[in-house]
Amino acid sequence: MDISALQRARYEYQPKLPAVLREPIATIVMEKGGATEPMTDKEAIKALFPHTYGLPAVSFAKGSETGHAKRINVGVILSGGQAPGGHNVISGLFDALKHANADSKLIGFLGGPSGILNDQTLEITSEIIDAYRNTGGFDIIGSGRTKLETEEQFAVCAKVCHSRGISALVIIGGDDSNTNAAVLAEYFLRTNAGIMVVGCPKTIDGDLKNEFIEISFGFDTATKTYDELIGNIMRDANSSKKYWHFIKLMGRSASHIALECALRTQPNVCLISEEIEANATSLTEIVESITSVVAKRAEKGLDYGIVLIPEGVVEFIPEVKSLIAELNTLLAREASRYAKLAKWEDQSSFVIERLSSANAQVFSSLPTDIRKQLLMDRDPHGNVQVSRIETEKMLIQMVEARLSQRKAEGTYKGKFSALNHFFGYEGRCAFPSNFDADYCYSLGYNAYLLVANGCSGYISSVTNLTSHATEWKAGGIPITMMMNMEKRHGEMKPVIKKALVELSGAPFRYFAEKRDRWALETSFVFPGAIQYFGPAAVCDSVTKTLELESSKR
Ligand code: FBP
Repeated sequence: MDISALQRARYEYQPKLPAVLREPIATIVMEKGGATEPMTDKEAIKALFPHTYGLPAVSFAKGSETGHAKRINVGVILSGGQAPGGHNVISGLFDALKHANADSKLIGFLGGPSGILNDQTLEITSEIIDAYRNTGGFDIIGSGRTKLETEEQFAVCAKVCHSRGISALVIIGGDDSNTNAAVLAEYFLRTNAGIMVVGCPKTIDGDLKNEFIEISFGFDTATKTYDELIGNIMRDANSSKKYWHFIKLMGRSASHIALECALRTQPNVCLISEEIEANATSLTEIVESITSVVAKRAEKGLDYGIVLIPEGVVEFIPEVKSLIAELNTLLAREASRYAKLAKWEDQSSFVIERLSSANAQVFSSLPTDIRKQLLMDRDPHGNVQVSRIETEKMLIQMVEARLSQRKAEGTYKGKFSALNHFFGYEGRCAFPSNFDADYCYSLGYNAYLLVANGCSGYISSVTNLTSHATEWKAGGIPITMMMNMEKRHGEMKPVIKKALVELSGAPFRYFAEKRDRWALETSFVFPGAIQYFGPAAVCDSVTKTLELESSKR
């Protein structure tokens, strides 16, 4: 197979491990902390997780020789959207497993969680793993969005694991997948299945974090990839001085990606969904605020600029959120009748006739393309697929319309020529940055130690991440302590709380302090491409979000 020079060079990269994980594996011992509990809904969660509730947080330390590890088979699953570093989680897990006992086996389930239900596997050998070390993507075994959540599915998982002699599963996923990992761990304990489950925190969205999970893997590389692209566009805008660029950035709900990119590149405008929701800012107000920045820059002769838009913003704008909620119910309820309508005009009037008058009015006020996108197929949970809604185009059209009005009123004399971009998939499979390569390898290595120490229902936790990797701390926390009860499909369910951007948090406050200056002046910063080889200050830096968050720890 032909490979790039960078891929070949990355094979040679030795990920940095926390000092404790560099010790001979048989000398690493587990230390238990105090009992844990979730912040809220303690009784409800305790009742649902009698075997995994209240377990202690654990950490690893150097001890004395613990003896030869027994031979085991571990299964691994990649779940959900791709995030740079997944291959390194598997490499770290593989290396630890083999260091402990060369006869142990790592079995990958193919295509995500459906791989275990369909019993599709690949035994990961050193030849296979060596071809994926320090590379992006999830293609070593593939990923998928099937959810493991019913007792019938759990029974199939147990059967497949038993038939393959698998006594532990490592599930690499986001908040939903780790929630399901905890439910599966509890099921295996309740049914004496003899199979452990350990989770690993993944998602470029950065919304799986708390005191013990400082960052989900992939966020670092994905944002640095977008930073490079935004910086390049900024320099282009600065050179030709003739375009406004409206750039939508991935992030299903939370605006962490947009905020991080804003902190790094200093655009003229960056919308933050959480702030829009907190202030109940309407679509008209959002358009007005962007229009006013465009007009003020035009007064200074600056007919160009950069606007960053988080992917999920439409679901945080009060009137659009209400419209989407009613559309979700309506399209689910009227699915068969709606499916018979082939023409857009018929689909549009079908929906308008059935919506409440307020929502029908909002729907009709939106550009046609956006109305069509709002009616597109739902995801498996019945939700709008926000990555397919072209909010960036919608905002351009609406700002353009508002600027024409202003022109007629004589309050705007500039030229507005806008281009739209969407950066999402571009960043999910990039070669992991040194940070993600090191972090992911450590998470995987650490996951094996959790397995070896019988920590079922735990998530791999590597912390102190703004220090040099050798000073990182390795351990695990019970997933139940990260849970709360939320309504899902009309029922109260235990779920890991999604971490949205905190408006009182250091990253947002830093942004809020600077944004007025960035709006009118041209303060662009050009971060350039991720560097893999060179001085640590260039190659091993962490995200601005992590840096600001950790300064208050
Ligand atoms: P995960 O939460 O599974 O990591 O995925 C996040 C994400 O990358 C979002 O940013 C985006 O909205 C979504 O996946 C896109 O999903 P898909 O890959 O199914 O198009």
